[in-house]
Amino acid sequence: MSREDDKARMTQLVALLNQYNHEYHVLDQPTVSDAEYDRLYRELQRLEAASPELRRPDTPTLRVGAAPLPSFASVVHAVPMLSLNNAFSDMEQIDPAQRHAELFQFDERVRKTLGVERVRYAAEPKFDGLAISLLYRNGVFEQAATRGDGVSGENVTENVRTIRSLPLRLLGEQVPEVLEVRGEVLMLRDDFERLNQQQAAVGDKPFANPRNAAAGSLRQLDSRITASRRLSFFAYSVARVEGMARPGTHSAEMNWLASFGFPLAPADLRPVLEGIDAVAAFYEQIMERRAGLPYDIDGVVYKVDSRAEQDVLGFVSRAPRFAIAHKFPAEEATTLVEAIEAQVGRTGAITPVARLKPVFVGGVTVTNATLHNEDEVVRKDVRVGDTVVVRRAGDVIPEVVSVVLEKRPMKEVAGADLFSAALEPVESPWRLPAQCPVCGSHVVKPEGEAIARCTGGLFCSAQRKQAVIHFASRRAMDIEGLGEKLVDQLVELGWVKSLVDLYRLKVEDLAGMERMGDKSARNLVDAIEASKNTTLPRFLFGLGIRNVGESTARDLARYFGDIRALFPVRNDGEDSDELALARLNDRLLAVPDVGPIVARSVMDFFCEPLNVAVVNDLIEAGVHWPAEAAPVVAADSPVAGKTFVLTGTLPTLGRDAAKALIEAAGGKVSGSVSGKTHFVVAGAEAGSKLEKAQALGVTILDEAALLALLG
Ligand code: JCF
Repeated sequence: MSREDDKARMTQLVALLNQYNHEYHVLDQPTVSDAEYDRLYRELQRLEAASPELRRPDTPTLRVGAAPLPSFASVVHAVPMLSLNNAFSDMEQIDPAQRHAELFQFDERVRKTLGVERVRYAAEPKFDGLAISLLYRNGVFEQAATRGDGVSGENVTENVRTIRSLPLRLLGEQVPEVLEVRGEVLMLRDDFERLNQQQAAVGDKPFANPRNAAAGSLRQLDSRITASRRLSFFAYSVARVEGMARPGTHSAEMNWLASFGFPLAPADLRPVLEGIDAVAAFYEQIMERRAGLPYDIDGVVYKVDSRAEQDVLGFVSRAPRFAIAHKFPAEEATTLVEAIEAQVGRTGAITPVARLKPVFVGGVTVTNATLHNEDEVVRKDVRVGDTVVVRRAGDVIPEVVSVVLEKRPMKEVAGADLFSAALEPVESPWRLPAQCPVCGSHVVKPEGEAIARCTGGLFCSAQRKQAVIHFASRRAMDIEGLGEKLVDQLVELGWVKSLVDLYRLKVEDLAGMERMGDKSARNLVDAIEASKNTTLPRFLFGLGIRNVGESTARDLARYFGDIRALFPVRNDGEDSDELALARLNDRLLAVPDVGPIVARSVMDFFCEPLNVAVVNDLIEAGVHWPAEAAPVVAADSPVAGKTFVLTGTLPTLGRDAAKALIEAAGGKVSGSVSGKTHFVVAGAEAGSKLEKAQALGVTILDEAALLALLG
């Protein structure tokens, strides 16, 4: 190929790749596969390597970054980069005109100057990133500069070139000779999370928020680092146009920028609104949507849409009179950790909570913030006395984001001399308590799980209300008239500390409670008394053991027959606790649909002596049930714990009957054949399950063989 051919091909490849890049990163609508993109990209790389002098300035191969700079050069802005005046809202006010008083004042000034009744405003999100000015000459990206002091900023061209959604050449046939576009560089929340995970993986300090991450990435002298950081850009204004007519409104100008390939906020986030009431309503709508957006925003910007009207309004000192930034309450603030406590939730989940010096954040005063779980506390290394960044986004529970390590209280290491004086933190790292802070029961944290739990169950007052409500519910002990409100009162009065206290309530006591007459008190006591006559499945379900629903409770009752068989006890004091537990575990796993997780939950519950005591107290108080029909002694059966799969039609046994027989003998029936299947019972017209069983070498039984096996 000739040099001319190469040059033409390079031009073509650059145009194609830039178009595909725009489709992928801006429109989110790729038209070619990644493989096709890569193939063209490599072809371009080869041609450029062979003829570096033909390399085009808008080539996408420059997006990977360039050699490090000694420092950033300074750039004087042809049009100064101004700031916006702010309007704040007082969300405690109900009346919108009062709530958004500063916004209404802005509108009033605008209307007065223009001499109009109502103004058209273009609204848009106020991105929480870094302002940047981009210069395009004859359609080619030439320079990017930070805002700096507004008059001059830093030349960050090579860093900004790495931003994938940025056009390196303007799309379309007709482009201005000079175009200066302003917008915001930011990092999407997902990209921020990923970056922080990477930072953690290599032992680097995480960034506090996406804005800091974007700033840190943009200010790299080595643009190859910036290229690895996934920044985004959104355009929000036009600063300068030469050699082409400009649209007459801000909104049209934004669409004009989109046609050149610039990424903008989605259209529904930048409507044109008629009058200030519509603007105020939009603000509240965006505030609701804020937490769900892919990037952080710190408010909404409104601009008078007409450029002619903008010119009439002009500027005051360093801000336009035709635009205003309507700020959201800040989502982050710093404050002091006064204590770290383990809070016990209604399900026993233990959550570390930071008690804070009160701080105003996200529009309210916050005194507590969640630390989620033990791993999070360890990862963030939050200690008492630390200064922390607290975040409250939308209606989400406030959380501790990070520690300001520079402000951690330190003391001198004991014994260090004058010359080797070393400092260490005053407080040691936080530890999950081994005992529940509410009831003193053991805290367990299953391997691989993040959430620690109190095993106190019924005994733990944090879990008591929930436990009593569940115990009394229709499908458990079915105590009519014992609803949530009443349980709340009984627990708060201290009358019900344990489930067994229900059976000690007296009519006289109850009759004295709020909204409770003699008659309803008597009815309640009768209902409680009647509940003593129950069934083992209802009772087991009513205990509220984690992961034990109604059907598992039924299976446990049928397989174990006696609730005491679920207590892990040693035989004759000869074997160990471990052996007793292992035996119980085996028997639990023999129950249909009981897997390791349910088995673990059941054992955790009955290993807690306080829970066993509650069960014994209830039986003592008179709770009873009919003996279960012939409990299955699963461990003694030859098919105990074995898994069966039924397929095809058996000569005499129906499907349900066969299943019942197998389960009665301690086997399990599963729907699909796998390496864990012990037997396949095949009847007429058995299909693919039989084939699979043969392929896996699983023992195949007919009806007669099954009956023989079951004895
Ligand atoms: O974040 C924005 N949407 C935004 C910020 C839009 C603007 O027109 C801005 C801005 C910051 C300063 N204009 C100025 C002068």
